[in-house]
Amino acid sequence: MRIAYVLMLCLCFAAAVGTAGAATPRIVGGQAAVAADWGFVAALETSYGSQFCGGSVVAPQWVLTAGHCRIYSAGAVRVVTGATDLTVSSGQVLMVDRQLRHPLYRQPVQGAPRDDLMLVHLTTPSAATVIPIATGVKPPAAGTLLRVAGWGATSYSSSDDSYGAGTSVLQQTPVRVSPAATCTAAYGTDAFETEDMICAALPGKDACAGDSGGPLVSGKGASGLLIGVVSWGTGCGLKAYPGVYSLTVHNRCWIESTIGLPAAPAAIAAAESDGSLTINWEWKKPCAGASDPAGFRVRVLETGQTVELGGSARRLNLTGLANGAPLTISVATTNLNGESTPISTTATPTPNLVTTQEAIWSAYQQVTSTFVLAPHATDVQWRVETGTRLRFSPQPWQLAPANATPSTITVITDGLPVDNDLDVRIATATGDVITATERIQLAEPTPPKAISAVRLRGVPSVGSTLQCDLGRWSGTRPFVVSRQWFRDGRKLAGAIDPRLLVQQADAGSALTCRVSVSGPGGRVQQTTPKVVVDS
Ligand code: 4AZ
Repeated sequence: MRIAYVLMLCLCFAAAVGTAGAATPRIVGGQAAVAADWGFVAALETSYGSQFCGGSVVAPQWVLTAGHCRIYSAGAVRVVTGATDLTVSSGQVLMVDRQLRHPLYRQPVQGAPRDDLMLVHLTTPSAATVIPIATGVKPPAAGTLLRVAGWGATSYSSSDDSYGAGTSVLQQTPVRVSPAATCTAAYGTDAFETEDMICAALPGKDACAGDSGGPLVSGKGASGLLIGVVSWGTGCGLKAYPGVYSLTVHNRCWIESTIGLPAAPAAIAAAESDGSLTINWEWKKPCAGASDPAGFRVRVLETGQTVELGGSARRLNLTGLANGAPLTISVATTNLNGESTPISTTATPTPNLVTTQEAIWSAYQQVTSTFVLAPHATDVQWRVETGTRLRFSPQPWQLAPANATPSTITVITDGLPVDNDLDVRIATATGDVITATERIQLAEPTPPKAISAVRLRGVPSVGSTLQCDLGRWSGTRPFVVSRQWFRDGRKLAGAIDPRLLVQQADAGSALTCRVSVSGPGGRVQQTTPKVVVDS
Protein backbone atom coordinates (compact mmCIF):
# COMPACT_ATOMS: atom_id res chain seq x y z
CA MET A 1 0.00 0.00 0.00
CA ARG A 2 1.21 3.40 -0.82
CA ILE A 3 0.12 6.12 1.55
CA ALA A 4 0.92 9.65 0.60
CA TYR A 5 1.62 11.68 3.68
CA VAL A 6 3.44 14.67 2.39
CA LEU A 7 3.56 17.94 4.20
CA MET A 8 3.94 20.88 1.96
CA LEU A 9 6.53 22.74 3.92
CA CYS A 10 6.66 25.56 1.44
CA LEU A 11 3.69 26.06 -0.74
CA CYS A 12 4.05 28.82 -3.27
CA PHE A 13 0.97 30.68 -4.12
CA ALA A 14 1.62 30.71 -7.81
CA ALA A 15 -1.14 29.49 -10.06
CA ALA A 16 -1.46 25.75 -10.05
CA VAL A 17 0.61 24.28 -12.80
CA GLY A 18 -1.18 21.46 -14.49
CA THR A 19 0.64 18.20 -13.99
CA ALA A 20 0.47 15.04 -15.99
CA GLY A 21 -1.84 12.15 -15.11
CA ALA A 22 -4.88 12.59 -12.85
CA ALA A 23 -4.25 16.23 -12.14
CA THR A 24 -7.38 18.14 -11.13
CA PRO A 25 -7.44 21.78 -10.25
CA ARG A 26 -8.34 23.14 -6.75
CA ILE A 27 -8.39 21.61 -3.08
CA VAL A 28 -8.62 18.87 -5.63
CA GLY A 29 -11.89 19.25 -7.37
CA GLY A 30 -13.08 22.17 -5.28
CA GLN A 31 -14.02 25.77 -5.75
CA ALA A 32 -13.26 29.08 -4.07
CA ALA A 33 -14.76 29.00 -0.59
CA VAL A 34 -17.61 31.29 0.37
CA ALA A 35 -15.93 33.34 3.11
CA ALA A 36 -19.12 33.61 5.19
CA ASP A 37 -19.38 29.80 5.39
CA TRP A 38 -15.84 29.38 6.70
CA GLY A 39 -15.50 32.15 9.26
CA PHE A 40 -13.83 29.72 11.72
CA VAL A 41 -11.15 28.41 9.34
CA ALA A 42 -7.52 28.97 10.28
CA ALA A 43 -4.27 28.75 8.34
CA LEU A 44 -1.13 27.53 10.08
CA GLU A 45 1.89 29.32 8.68
CA THR A 46 5.59 29.46 9.38
CA SER A 47 7.04 32.74 10.61
CA TYR A 48 7.90 33.39 6.96
CA GLY A 49 4.29 33.15 5.88
CA SER A 50 4.31 29.72 4.30
CA GLN A 51 0.97 28.01 4.88
CA PHE A 52 1.53 24.37 5.84
CA CYS A 53 -1.68 23.18 7.53
CA GLY A 54 -5.27 24.15 8.13
CA GLY A 55 -7.28 24.35 11.30
CA SER A 56 -10.51 25.50 12.92
CA VAL A 57 -11.11 28.07 15.62
CA VAL A 58 -12.89 26.05 18.31
CA ALA A 59 -12.57 28.64 21.10
CA PRO A 60 -11.32 32.23 20.94
CA GLN A 61 -7.80 31.11 21.88
CA TRP A 62 -7.82 27.56 20.52
CA VAL A 63 -7.39 26.15 17.04
CA LEU A 64 -8.02 22.45 16.37
CA THR A 65 -5.71 20.96 13.77
CA ALA A 66 -4.03 17.62 13.01
CA GLY A 67 -1.46 16.06 15.35
CA HIS A 68 0.94 15.60 12.47
CA CYS A 69 0.89 19.37 11.93
CA ARG A 70 3.23 19.75 14.88
CA ILE A 71 6.26 20.32 12.71
CA TYR A 72 7.65 23.53 14.12
CA SER A 73 8.05 24.80 17.63
CA ALA A 74 5.18 27.00 18.84
CA GLY A 75 7.24 30.17 18.52
CA ALA A 76 7.87 29.46 14.83
CA VAL A 77 4.18 29.09 14.00
CA ARG A 78 1.60 31.75 13.37
CA VAL A 79 -2.09 31.39 12.73
CA VAL A 80 -4.16 33.41 10.29
CA THR A 81 -7.87 33.63 11.09
CA GLY A 82 -10.69 35.57 9.48
CA ALA A 83 -9.19 35.36 5.99
CA THR A 84 -9.85 33.10 3.04
CA ASP A 85 -7.37 34.80 0.70
CA LEU A 86 -3.95 34.63 2.32
CA THR A 87 -2.42 37.17 -0.07
CA VAL A 88 -4.78 39.88 1.15
CA SER A 89 -3.92 41.32 4.54
CA SER A 90 -7.37 40.79 5.97
CA GLY A 91 -8.08 38.87 9.13
CA GLN A 92 -5.73 38.41 12.04
CA VAL A 93 -2.22 37.00 12.33
CA LEU A 94 -1.89 35.45 15.78
CA MET A 95 1.03 34.05 17.75
CA VAL A 96 1.12 30.56 19.16
CA ASP A 97 2.44 29.61 22.61
CA ARG A 98 1.40 25.98 22.91
CA GLN A 99 0.80 23.05 20.61
CA LEU A 100 -0.97 20.29 22.53
CA ARG A 101 -1.06 17.11 20.53
CA HIS A 102 -3.63 14.48 21.47
CA PRO A 103 -2.01 12.37 24.21
CA LEU A 104 -2.66 9.19 22.20
CA TYR A 105 -1.31 10.53 18.89
CA ARG A 106 0.69 7.73 17.30
CA GLN A 107 1.66 6.26 13.96
CA PRO A 108 1.62 2.47 14.19
CA VAL A 109 1.52 2.48 10.40
CA GLN A 110 3.76 5.10 8.87
CA GLY A 111 1.68 7.77 7.20
CA ALA A 112 -1.58 6.72 8.95
CA PRO A 113 -1.55 8.66 12.21
CA ARG A 114 -4.10 7.80 14.88
CA ASP A 115 -5.78 10.32 17.16
CA ASP A 116 -4.31 12.78 14.70
CA LEU A 117 -5.45 15.88 16.55
CA MET A 118 -3.73 18.87 18.06
CA LEU A 119 -4.99 21.90 19.90
CA VAL A 120 -3.01 25.05 19.25
CA HIS A 121 -3.20 27.81 21.83
CA LEU A 122 -3.08 31.42 20.63
CA THR A 123 -1.38 34.08 22.72
CA THR A 124 -4.29 36.44 22.03
CA PRO A 125 -7.92 35.59 21.26
CA SER A 126 -9.07 35.42 17.67
CA ALA A 127 -12.06 37.48 16.66
CA ALA A 128 -13.07 34.75 14.23
CA THR A 129 -16.26 32.70 14.44
CA VAL A 130 -16.00 29.68 16.73
CA ILE A 131 -17.23 26.39 15.27
CA PRO A 132 -18.97 23.98 17.63
CA ILE A 133 -17.26 20.59 17.78
CA ALA A 134 -19.25 17.41 17.28
CA THR A 135 -18.54 15.49 20.46
CA GLY A 136 -20.01 12.56 22.27
CA VAL A 137 -22.13 11.42 19.36
CA LYS A 138 -21.83 8.71 16.76
CA PRO A 139 -19.79 9.59 13.69
CA PRO A 140 -21.92 10.57 10.70
CA ALA A 141 -23.34 7.58 8.87
CA ALA A 142 -22.00 6.43 5.52
CA GLY A 143 -23.51 8.49 2.73
CA THR A 144 -23.65 11.72 4.73
CA LEU A 145 -22.59 14.73 2.70
CA LEU A 146 -19.94 16.80 4.44
CA ARG A 147 -17.63 19.56 3.27
CA VAL A 148 -13.95 20.25 3.60
CA ALA A 149 -11.80 23.30 2.93
CA GLY A 150 -8.11 24.13 2.73
CA TRP A 151 -5.26 25.97 1.04
CA GLY A 152 -3.46 22.74 0.12
CA ALA A 153 -2.46 21.21 -3.17
CA THR A 154 -5.02 21.62 -5.91
CA SER A 155 -3.65 18.77 -7.95
CA TYR A 156 -2.08 15.37 -7.59
CA SER A 157 -0.39 13.25 -10.18
CA SER A 158 -0.58 9.51 -9.61
CA SER A 159 1.86 8.81 -12.43
CA ASP A 160 4.76 10.25 -10.47
CA ASP A 161 3.04 10.60 -7.05
CA SER A 162 3.54 14.35 -7.09
CA TYR A 163 1.46 17.08 -5.54
CA GLY A 164 0.65 20.34 -7.25
CA ALA A 165 1.00 23.76 -5.68
CA GLY A 166 -1.24 25.12 -2.96
CA THR A 167 -3.53 28.05 -3.38
CA SER A 168 -3.78 31.42 -1.68
CA VAL A 169 -7.55 31.35 -1.98
CA LEU A 170 -9.33 28.87 0.31
CA GLN A 171 -10.90 26.01 -1.60
CA GLN A 172 -13.93 24.04 -0.54
CA THR A 173 -15.53 20.84 -1.71
CA PRO A 174 -18.29 18.49 -0.65
CA VAL A 175 -17.32 14.90 0.20
CA ARG A 176 -19.50 11.92 1.05
CA VAL A 177 -18.79 9.67 4.05
CA SER A 178 -17.69 6.25 2.79
CA PRO A 179 -18.77 3.01 4.47
CA ALA A 180 -16.12 1.89 6.97
CA ALA A 181 -15.72 -1.29 4.93
CA THR A 182 -14.67 0.79 1.92
CA CYS A 183 -12.00 2.55 4.00
CA THR A 184 -10.63 -0.67 5.49
CA ALA A 185 -10.71 -2.30 2.07
CA ALA A 186 -8.68 0.56 0.66
CA TYR A 187 -6.14 0.96 3.46
CA GLY A 188 -6.32 -2.23 5.53
CA THR A 189 -7.38 -2.58 9.17
CA ASP A 190 -3.86 -1.81 10.39
CA ALA A 191 -3.91 1.68 8.90
CA PHE A 192 -7.59 2.56 8.98
CA GLU A 193 -9.01 2.57 12.48
CA THR A 194 -12.81 2.67 12.40
CA GLU A 195 -12.98 3.93 15.98
CA ASP A 196 -11.42 7.33 15.51
CA MET A 197 -11.25 7.79 11.74
CA ILE A 198 -13.71 8.43 8.97
CA CYS A 199 -13.07 8.41 5.25
CA ALA A 200 -14.94 10.45 2.68
CA ALA A 201 -14.83 11.09 -1.03
CA LEU A 202 -16.65 12.28 -4.11
CA PRO A 203 -15.35 11.57 -7.59
CA GLY A 204 -12.32 13.79 -8.20
CA LYS A 205 -12.96 15.79 -5.03
CA ASP A 206 -10.68 15.40 -2.04
CA ALA A 207 -8.49 17.02 0.54
CA CYS A 208 -4.85 17.00 -0.37
CA ALA A 209 -1.36 17.76 0.94
CA GLY A 210 -1.37 21.04 2.86
CA ASP A 211 -5.05 20.68 3.75
CA SER A 212 -4.10 18.63 6.81
CA GLY A 213 -5.66 19.83 10.02
CA GLY A 214 -8.38 21.63 8.10
CA PRO A 215 -12.09 21.29 8.88
CA LEU A 216 -14.47 18.53 7.85
CA VAL A 217 -17.85 20.07 8.51
CA SER A 218 -21.50 19.02 8.54
CA GLY A 219 -24.41 21.38 7.93
CA LYS A 220 -24.97 24.15 5.47
CA GLY A 221 -23.60 27.64 5.16
CA ALA A 222 -22.34 29.28 8.34
CA SER A 223 -24.13 26.75 10.59
CA GLY A 224 -21.54 24.04 10.63
CA LEU A 225 -20.52 21.41 13.13
CA LEU A 226 -16.90 20.27 13.17
CA ILE A 227 -16.87 16.52 12.48
CA GLY A 228 -13.21 15.87 11.84
CA VAL A 229 -9.90 17.18 10.59
CA VAL A 230 -8.01 16.37 7.38
CA SER A 231 -5.54 13.63 8.25
CA TRP A 232 -4.16 11.38 5.52
CA GLY A 233 -4.82 9.30 2.41
CA THR A 234 -3.23 7.83 -0.66
CA GLY A 235 -2.84 10.57 -3.20
CA CYS A 236 -5.74 12.93 -3.71
CA GLY A 237 -9.01 12.37 -5.53
CA LEU A 238 -8.15 8.79 -6.42
CA LYS A 239 -11.26 6.64 -6.88
CA ALA A 240 -9.96 3.76 -4.78
CA TYR A 241 -8.60 5.92 -1.95
CA PRO A 242 -11.00 8.22 -0.09
CA GLY A 243 -9.45 10.92 2.07
CA VAL A 244 -9.08 10.03 5.74
CA TYR A 245 -10.14 12.32 8.58
CA SER A 246 -9.60 12.06 12.32
CA LEU A 247 -12.90 12.28 14.19
CA THR A 248 -13.68 14.72 16.96
CA VAL A 249 -16.60 12.71 18.37
CA HIS A 250 -14.45 10.29 20.35
CA ASN A 251 -12.27 13.01 21.75
CA ARG A 252 -14.82 15.09 23.58
CA CYS A 253 -13.05 14.59 26.88
CA TRP A 254 -9.62 15.68 25.73
CA ILE A 255 -10.93 18.59 23.67
CA GLU A 256 -13.30 19.93 26.29
CA SER A 257 -10.85 19.56 29.15
CA THR A 258 -8.15 21.29 27.12
CA ILE A 259 -10.13 24.22 25.74
CA GLY A 260 -12.54 24.55 28.64
CA LEU A 261 -12.21 25.17 32.34
CA PRO A 262 -10.69 22.30 34.31
CA ALA A 263 -12.61 19.95 36.59
CA ALA A 264 -12.92 21.15 40.17
CA PRO A 265 -10.95 19.39 42.92
CA ALA A 266 -12.85 16.39 44.21
CA ALA A 267 -12.39 16.55 47.96
CA ILE A 268 -10.77 18.86 50.48
CA ALA A 269 -9.68 18.43 54.06
CA ALA A 270 -7.77 20.65 56.43
CA ALA A 271 -5.67 19.60 59.39
CA GLU A 272 -5.46 22.24 62.11
CA SER A 273 -2.29 22.98 64.00
CA ASP A 274 -0.48 25.80 65.71
CA GLY A 275 -0.62 28.88 63.49
CA SER A 276 -0.95 26.71 60.43
CA LEU A 277 -3.31 24.58 58.41
CA THR A 278 -2.45 21.66 56.18
CA ILE A 279 -4.81 21.49 53.23
CA ASN A 280 -5.22 18.26 51.30
CA TRP A 281 -7.34 17.81 48.24
CA GLU A 282 -7.98 15.33 45.47
CA TRP A 283 -8.39 15.76 41.77
CA LYS A 284 -9.81 13.17 39.43
CA LYS A 285 -9.65 13.21 35.67
CA PRO A 286 -13.22 13.79 34.52
CA CYS A 287 -12.56 11.14 31.83
CA ALA A 288 -9.68 8.98 30.71
CA GLY A 289 -8.32 11.29 28.03
CA ALA A 290 -8.62 14.51 30.03
CA SER A 291 -5.69 16.91 30.10
CA ASP A 292 -3.86 17.27 33.38
CA PRO A 293 -4.47 20.53 35.21
CA ALA A 294 -1.90 23.28 34.93
CA GLY A 295 -2.10 23.78 38.66
CA PHE A 296 -4.17 24.67 41.68
CA ARG A 297 -5.01 27.99 43.27
CA VAL A 298 -5.50 27.97 47.04
CA ARG A 299 -7.11 30.97 48.67
CA VAL A 300 -7.66 31.99 52.27
CA LEU A 301 -10.87 33.96 51.91
CA GLU A 302 -10.53 35.96 55.13
CA THR A 303 -7.00 37.17 54.41
CA GLY A 304 -7.05 37.19 50.62
CA GLN A 305 -3.88 35.11 50.61
CA THR A 306 -3.51 33.21 47.32
CA VAL A 307 -1.06 30.41 46.63
CA GLU A 308 -0.39 29.00 43.15
CA LEU A 309 0.76 25.40 42.89
CA GLY A 310 1.81 23.07 40.08
CA GLY A 311 -0.54 20.43 38.70
CA SER A 312 0.95 17.56 40.70
CA ALA A 313 0.38 19.27 44.06
CA ARG A 314 -2.35 17.83 46.26
CA ARG A 315 -1.31 19.39 49.55
CA LEU A 316 -0.40 22.77 50.97
CA ASN A 317 0.84 23.85 54.38
CA LEU A 318 -0.29 27.38 55.19
CA THR A 319 1.73 28.94 57.98
CA GLY A 320 1.80 32.22 59.86
CA LEU A 321 -1.96 32.17 60.44
CA ALA A 322 -3.75 33.69 63.39
CA ASN A 323 -4.99 31.10 65.86
CA GLY A 324 -8.51 30.79 67.09
CA ALA A 325 -10.48 32.23 64.17
CA PRO A 326 -12.05 29.94 61.56
CA LEU A 327 -10.64 30.36 58.06
CA THR A 328 -12.29 29.45 54.79
CA ILE A 329 -9.87 27.78 52.43
CA SER A 330 -10.81 27.30 48.80
CA VAL A 331 -9.00 25.26 46.17
CA ALA A 332 -9.61 25.68 42.45
CA THR A 333 -8.03 23.86 39.53
CA THR A 334 -6.32 26.04 36.93
CA ASN A 335 -5.49 25.57 33.29
CA LEU A 336 -4.75 27.86 30.34
CA ASN A 337 -8.37 28.93 30.19
CA GLY A 338 -8.88 29.95 33.78
CA GLU A 339 -9.93 28.20 36.93
CA SER A 340 -12.61 25.74 37.97
CA THR A 341 -15.31 26.39 40.48
CA PRO A 342 -13.55 26.10 43.83
CA ILE A 343 -14.28 23.71 46.65
CA SER A 344 -13.80 24.99 50.14
CA THR A 345 -13.52 23.98 53.75
CA THR A 346 -13.41 25.80 57.06
CA ALA A 347 -10.72 25.19 59.64
CA THR A 348 -9.34 26.96 62.68
CA PRO A 349 -5.62 27.16 63.37
CA THR A 350 -5.28 26.06 66.95
CA PRO A 351 -2.49 27.07 69.29
CA ASN A 352 -0.43 24.26 70.63
CA LEU A 353 0.58 26.01 73.82
CA VAL A 354 2.74 23.30 75.22
CA THR A 355 5.71 22.29 73.19
CA THR A 356 7.81 20.41 75.70
CA GLN A 357 7.39 19.42 79.27
CA GLU A 358 9.22 17.58 81.94
CA ALA A 359 8.13 16.14 85.22
CA ILE A 360 10.27 15.42 88.22
CA TRP A 361 9.56 14.26 91.72
CA SER A 362 9.84 17.40 93.76
CA ALA A 363 9.19 15.66 97.05
CA TYR A 364 7.37 12.73 98.52
CA GLN A 365 3.85 12.87 96.97
CA GLN A 366 4.69 15.93 94.92
CA VAL A 367 5.48 16.30 91.23
CA THR A 368 6.82 19.37 89.49
CA SER A 369 6.03 19.65 85.78
CA THR A 370 7.45 22.33 83.58
CA PHE A 371 5.60 23.34 80.43
CA VAL A 372 7.27 25.36 77.74
CA LEU A 373 4.69 27.62 76.19
CA ALA A 374 4.50 28.77 72.63
CA PRO A 375 5.50 32.43 72.17
CA HIS A 376 1.96 33.40 71.28
CA ALA A 377 0.43 31.77 74.34
CA THR A 378 -1.46 34.39 76.30
CA ASP A 379 -3.84 34.17 79.23
CA VAL A 380 -2.73 30.70 80.09
CA GLN A 381 -4.59 28.85 82.75
CA TRP A 382 -3.88 25.43 84.04
CA ARG A 383 -5.17 22.84 86.38
CA VAL A 384 -4.33 19.30 87.14
CA GLU A 385 -6.76 16.80 85.77
CA THR A 386 -8.29 14.76 88.50
CA GLY A 387 -9.14 11.37 87.24
CA THR A 388 -10.73 8.73 89.44
CA ARG A 389 -7.40 7.07 89.94
CA LEU A 390 -5.80 10.19 91.34
CA ARG A 391 -5.51 10.52 95.05
CA PHE A 392 -5.69 14.26 95.21
CA SER A 393 -8.80 16.33 94.90
CA PRO A 394 -9.74 18.45 91.86
CA GLN A 395 -7.91 21.68 91.51
CA PRO A 396 -9.55 24.88 90.30
CA TRP A 397 -8.30 26.66 87.23
CA GLN A 398 -5.25 28.69 88.05
CA LEU A 399 -3.94 31.62 86.14
CA ALA A 400 -0.34 31.16 85.23
CA PRO A 401 1.87 34.00 86.45
CA ALA A 402 2.09 36.82 83.95
CA ASN A 403 5.78 36.30 83.49
CA ALA A 404 5.14 32.68 82.66
CA THR A 405 4.14 33.68 79.19
CA PRO A 406 5.70 32.99 76.88
CA SER A 407 8.27 30.78 78.49
CA THR A 408 7.37 28.19 81.10
CA ILE A 409 4.92 27.44 83.83
CA THR A 410 5.50 25.01 86.64
CA VAL A 411 2.74 22.81 87.98
CA ILE A 412 3.18 21.35 91.44
CA THR A 413 0.70 18.70 92.41
CA ASP A 414 -0.37 18.15 95.97
CA GLY A 415 -0.58 14.45 95.51
CA LEU A 416 0.45 11.62 93.32
CA PRO A 417 -1.44 9.94 90.59
CA VAL A 418 -1.76 6.32 91.59
CA ASP A 419 -0.63 5.04 88.24
CA ASN A 420 2.08 7.68 87.93
CA ASP A 421 0.35 9.30 85.00
CA LEU A 422 -0.08 12.97 85.50
CA ASP A 423 -2.56 14.69 83.22
CA VAL A 424 -2.29 18.42 82.95
CA ARG A 425 -4.59 20.45 80.78
CA ILE A 426 -3.48 23.79 79.51
CA ALA A 427 -6.17 26.09 78.22
CA THR A 428 -6.44 29.67 77.14
CA ALA A 429 -8.49 31.86 79.39
CA THR A 430 -10.25 33.37 76.41
CA GLY A 431 -13.23 31.17 75.83
CA ASP A 432 -11.77 28.56 78.13
CA VAL A 433 -10.83 26.44 75.15
CA ILE A 434 -8.87 23.40 76.02
CA THR A 435 -5.89 23.44 73.75
CA ALA A 436 -3.56 20.93 75.26
CA THR A 437 -3.72 17.91 77.44
CA GLU A 438 -0.32 16.71 78.40
CA ARG A 439 0.10 13.30 79.88
CA ILE A 440 3.28 12.80 81.77
CA GLN A 441 4.57 9.37 82.50
CA LEU A 442 6.63 9.20 85.63
CA ALA A 443 8.75 6.18 86.37
CA GLU A 444 7.68 4.18 89.43
CA PRO A 445 9.60 5.80 92.29
CA THR A 446 11.92 3.44 94.15
CA PRO A 447 12.20 3.73 97.96
CA PRO A 448 15.39 5.05 99.53
CA LYS A 449 17.95 2.36 100.29
CA ALA A 450 21.21 2.75 102.21
CA ILE A 451 24.19 1.77 100.11
CA SER A 452 26.62 2.32 102.94
CA ALA A 453 25.57 2.02 106.60
CA VAL A 454 24.73 5.05 108.73
CA ARG A 455 27.27 5.44 111.51
CA LEU A 456 28.55 7.78 114.20
CA ARG A 457 31.91 9.46 113.92
CA GLY A 458 34.00 11.19 116.56
CA VAL A 459 35.42 10.42 120.01
CA PRO A 460 32.71 9.22 122.45
CA SER A 461 33.79 11.26 125.47
CA VAL A 462 32.16 14.10 127.41
CA GLY A 463 32.92 17.48 125.80
CA SER A 464 33.64 16.17 122.32
CA THR A 465 31.31 16.17 119.31
CA LEU A 466 29.77 13.17 117.60
CA GLN A 467 28.61 13.31 114.01
CA CYS A 468 25.68 11.39 112.56
CA ASP A 469 26.95 10.22 109.17
CA LEU A 470 24.15 9.58 106.60
CA GLY A 471 26.14 7.25 104.46
CA ARG A 472 25.02 6.97 100.84
CA TRP A 473 21.52 6.26 99.61
CA SER A 474 19.97 5.10 96.37
CA GLY A 475 16.34 5.53 95.27
CA THR A 476 14.18 8.10 93.52
CA ARG A 477 15.22 11.60 94.53
CA PRO A 478 14.65 14.18 95.89
CA PHE A 479 15.29 12.99 99.45
CA VAL A 480 14.22 14.78 102.57
CA VAL A 481 16.51 13.71 105.40
CA SER A 482 16.04 14.07 109.14
CA ARG A 483 17.97 12.83 112.18
CA GLN A 484 17.06 12.01 115.75
CA TRP A 485 19.54 11.29 118.54
CA PHE A 486 18.80 8.63 121.23
CA ARG A 487 20.35 7.95 124.66
CA ASP A 488 19.96 4.33 125.78
CA GLY A 489 17.12 3.93 123.30
CA ARG A 490 15.23 7.03 124.50
CA LYS A 491 14.66 10.04 122.31
CA LEU A 492 16.76 13.08 123.22
CA ALA A 493 14.27 15.92 122.93
CA GLY A 494 15.26 18.49 120.32
CA ALA A 495 18.41 16.56 119.33
CA ILE A 496 17.88 16.54 115.56
CA ASP A 497 21.10 18.19 114.31
CA PRO A 498 23.81 16.31 112.42
CA ARG A 499 26.15 16.93 115.36
CA LEU A 500 25.79 16.23 119.07
CA LEU A 501 27.95 17.69 121.88
CA VAL A 502 28.45 14.84 124.34
CA GLN A 503 27.16 15.92 127.81
CA GLN A 504 28.09 14.84 131.38
CA ALA A 505 24.63 13.18 131.46
CA ASP A 506 25.67 10.95 128.61
CA ALA A 507 28.63 9.40 130.50
CA GLY A 508 28.34 5.64 130.55
CA SER A 509 25.25 5.65 128.23
CA ALA A 510 24.84 4.32 124.71
CA LEU A 511 24.21 6.97 122.05
CA THR A 512 22.57 6.26 118.63
CA CYS A 513 21.32 8.38 115.73
CA ARG A 514 18.27 7.42 113.65
CA VAL A 515 18.28 8.65 110.08
CA SER A 516 15.01 9.09 108.15
CA VAL A 517 15.19 9.38 104.39
CA SER A 518 11.97 10.30 102.53
CA GLY A 519 11.68 10.25 98.80
CA PRO A 520 8.88 9.89 96.25
CA GLY A 521 9.24 6.11 96.70
CA GLY A 522 8.69 6.13 100.42
CA ARG A 523 10.34 6.68 103.80
CA VAL A 524 13.10 4.54 105.28
CA GLN A 525 14.71 4.82 108.74
CA GLN A 526 18.02 3.46 109.79
CA THR A 527 19.76 3.69 113.12
CA THR A 528 23.53 3.79 113.62
CA PRO A 529 25.32 1.21 115.71
CA LYS A 530 25.53 2.42 119.32
CA VAL A 531 28.49 4.17 120.78
CA VAL A 532 29.11 4.02 124.60
CA VAL A 533 30.37 7.24 126.18
CA ASP A 534 33.39 6.98 128.51
CA SER A 535 32.37 7.24 132.14
C1 4AZ B 1 -1.43 15.30 3.34
O1 4AZ B 1 -0.38 14.96 2.89
C2 4AZ B 1 -2.67 14.67 2.84
N1 4AZ B 1 -6.39 12.88 0.10
C3 4AZ B 1 -3.87 15.02 3.43
C4 4AZ B 1 -5.02 14.43 2.97
C5 4AZ B 1 -4.97 13.54 1.92
C6 4AZ B 1 -3.78 13.20 1.35
C7 4AZ B 1 -2.62 13.77 1.80
C8 4AZ B 1 -6.25 12.92 1.50
O2 4AZ B 1 -1.50 16.17 4.26
